[in-house]
Amino acid sequence: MNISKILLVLIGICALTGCGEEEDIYGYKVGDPRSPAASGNGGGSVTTPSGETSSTITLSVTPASTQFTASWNAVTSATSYSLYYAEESLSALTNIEDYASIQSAVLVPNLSATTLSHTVDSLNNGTMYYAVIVAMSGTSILSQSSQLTVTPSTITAELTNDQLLNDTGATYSVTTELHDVKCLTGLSVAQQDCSFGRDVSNYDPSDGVAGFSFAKIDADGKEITDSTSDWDCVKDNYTKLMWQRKKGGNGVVGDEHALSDADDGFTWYEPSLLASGVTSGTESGSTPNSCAGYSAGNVLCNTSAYVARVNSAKLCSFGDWRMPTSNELMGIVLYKSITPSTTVDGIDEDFFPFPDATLRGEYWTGSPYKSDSGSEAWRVVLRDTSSTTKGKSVGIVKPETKASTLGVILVRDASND
Ligand SMILES: [Ca+2]
Ligand SMILES: [Ca+2]
Ligand SMILES: [Ca+2]
Repeated sequence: MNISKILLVLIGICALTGCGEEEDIYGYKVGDPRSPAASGNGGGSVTTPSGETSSTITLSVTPASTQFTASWNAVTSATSYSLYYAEESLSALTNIEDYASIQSAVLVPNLSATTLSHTVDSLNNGTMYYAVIVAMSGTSILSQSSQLTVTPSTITAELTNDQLLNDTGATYSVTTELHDVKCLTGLSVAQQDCSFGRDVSNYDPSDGVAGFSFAKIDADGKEITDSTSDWDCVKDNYTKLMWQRKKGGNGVVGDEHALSDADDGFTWYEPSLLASGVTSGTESGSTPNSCAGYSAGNVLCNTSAYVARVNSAKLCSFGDWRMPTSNELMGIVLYKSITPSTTVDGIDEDFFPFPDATLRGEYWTGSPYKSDSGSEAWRVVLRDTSSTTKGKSVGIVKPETKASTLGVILVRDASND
């Protein structure tokens, strides 16, 4: 999944909710297996496995600048497909073939029986279009989809980036009343996060939740089976990034698993920034004894010193560990459902276990925040223990003063291993 698609996900959610608050991302319930093929019944997504046909047709629409792309599943015995779209709703028509009674309506007839997608262009950005796809056998209608809406936008076209990013893990849709329905109902469900992305196209709960695909790595850098109870690193099979696994987590800093104690915290510090005139951060915070190896007078518990120490120790046999970018760290966030409990973890705990006692829920990225003073960097919330927010902060990225003591999960590029 690239950044453009991530933005499409967010745009789809924004269309439904107004996108005004962080708690508008909902989704998946861990342990609730869901077949992607089950999500197409509500007039929403295309989920029919490749090569199979169905007696009913479902439409999916994806916006871009001045255009949208419609795609649909193959229908048994269909000889062609007809796409109808208009600036007004087509739902009042008793017979879709009477589309001409609606002034703005357009018919795109005789679409290939095998291509199963079509891009409509020369549209107006910011205008909402209504679309229906119909499967034909000769001149007879075999199946007609539910109507979807789509709004072309310049935002979707301006984004280009080849960096691979994971899907969100959100496999549930939202309605105006509910936020955990099984990707079947809800306003414009085909435009919701649950209807597309790796969580649909590469759904496999055996190697990480939904579309996530992880592998455990031992101290020697070797891949080990998922059933192994002890591991030191995690490889993301899709993004080809390798992540440090934080271990232990008993609420006491520096007493478990050497440099991987989940309780350890660090201030944000990068001395190389001095050369560019940006504040390098805080070498030693107000609680400098927040990590393994601390003794009075040393300055070990900052991000720069930590990266150097982990590389010197050759974690998982590698010496090229670094701080993650904000996009990379957000890429392993699991945007699952929000519950009324006071502790919500936003990460796949089969690979990144989060013990209840750990002191850390917020993690630094290596990305400085461009503020006037340069005194902040980006951080991501992977655990929300607040009884006030009840999990709604999970997955958000916000600037934080570099003097704060937060957790760190290091990363490295494993694409050439
Ligand atoms: Ca998705
Ligand atoms: Ca998976
Ligand atoms: Ca500890």
